[in-house]
Formats: sequence, structure tokens, C-alpha cells
Amino acid sequence: MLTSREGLCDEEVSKWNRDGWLVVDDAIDDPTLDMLRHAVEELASWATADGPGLHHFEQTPSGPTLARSERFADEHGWLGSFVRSGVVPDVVAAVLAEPAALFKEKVNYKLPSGAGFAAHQDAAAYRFVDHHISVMVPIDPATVDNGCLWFARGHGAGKLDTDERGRLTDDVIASLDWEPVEVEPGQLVAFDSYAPHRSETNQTDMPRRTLYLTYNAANLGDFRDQYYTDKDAEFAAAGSTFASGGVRISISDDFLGRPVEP
Ligand SMILES: O=C(O)CCC(=O)C(=O)O
Repeated sequence: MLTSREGLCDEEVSKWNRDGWLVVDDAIDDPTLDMLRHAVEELASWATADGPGLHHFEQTPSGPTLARSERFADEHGWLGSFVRSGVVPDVVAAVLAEPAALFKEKVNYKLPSGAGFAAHQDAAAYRFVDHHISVMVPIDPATVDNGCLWFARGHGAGKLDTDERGRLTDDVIASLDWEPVEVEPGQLVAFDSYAPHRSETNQTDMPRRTLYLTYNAANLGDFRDQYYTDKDAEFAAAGSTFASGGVRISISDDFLGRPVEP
């Protein structure tokens, strides 16, 4: 239970305790947003030029489309600094009430017709420690039409029932009070790994790009290398589709996109 925390007002503390997610306004200034946009464009160019990082594609009506880039904090100097120091780890440290260590980092591009995500809790896919905090950093405005996140109100903690794919069951989904969280670049959304969330397809003709930066309490250890080593091994052994036919971009089978057609 979060009590008073430096950098968070009483209202934010009670919202965090009730819901497990929080929008932070005016967190990133315009020059930093320009740098972020530029950095995300560079990552996307790595995906098609055999550059560093781990990149995942999905099939959309316009062909194979970049869905996600991850594991870039050691390869992209500016982004590496942004994710490891400054406002984002500071927000996480405020909700954790202790310093945060980077666990993983990714960009979801959600280009036009890019797919959404079934309702899930990230805790199902995050290993080594029980509790993680993620921060969503919008690069483009996130709206209902382009597939913003939907969070539940009133479920700040605790594991919910899932099916064999790691998706929340229909009963759980129906029991939750869902709210679309539309945000603009400059805002952040911090969320607990037990906060249920989901999203829809991007139905616009513009990208909805978002960074997701995930941390654990630093005193528990640094698991990032181990996370990506395991993920590489799992993807290499299991291939790029789940038994369900879903495209494997996550450890959990919660992405609603289609595998790239041969
Ligand atoms: O970017 C989205 O629309 C949702 C992302 C998400 O839930 C995830 O990557 O686990």
C-alpha cells in the first residue's frame, strides 16, 4: 500500500492504491519529445536494416508491418540514458518508494491496422520478481480510435484468473470497470504489473507509437540480461507463432495480431 510519496500528491497516492495506474501530466518537455520521436524512428529503421535490437512484425491488410522493437537500451545511447535516468525511473521510484532498475524496454508501433491486445495482467509474463512497474510514454496521441490502452478501475493488486493463453477470462473481463485512457505526448501512464489492461486495433491512418518501460525495485536485483536471454531462447525454440496461431511478440499469447504470411 502506497502511503505518502515524494513527488506524488495525496490524490495520486490514493488513485494508485485503488487502481494500480496513474496518468502523470506535463512530464516530458517538447525538446525531449522531439528527441524521443527521432530515436523511435531510428529504432524502426534498425528493424528493416538488420540493425541491433529485437524486432517483431505482424500481418496487416497492407502487408507485413512492424509491431514492436525491444532490447535497445544498450545500443541506443540517448534512449539508454532516457530509460535509465530522469523522469521515468523517478516516477517509478516514487510509486515504489525506492530506486528502480530497468527490467525491459519496448516500443509498440501500432501502425495503421496494427492489432490490439487481449485483456491481461503483465505479471503473467514478467519473471524473476513478483512485482514490476511499467511506464507508458506516448510518442503519438493515443485515442480510442487508434487503440489507446483501456485500464480497469478498482483493481490495484492481485492476480486474476486467466485462460491457458495468459488472457483474462471472459468472466473476469465482464466483472471489471474499464476506462479508455487517452493521452498526449508529454503525459505518462505508470501502471502496476497487476493492473488489468487491453487495447483495440488502430483504425486510423496514422501510427500510435508508444514506449513501454518496465522496472523492478533495484534492491531485488538486475534481471534485464537474464530476461532477454531467456526470451531469445524461448523464441528460438518455439518459433514465431503460438500453438493457437497467434503471432509471438510477447511471452504471453495476448497480442491480437496475425503472423506475417510466408
Ligand atoms: O500497446 C498496446 O496497445 C498495448 C500493449 C500491451 O498491453 C502490452 O504490450 O502488453
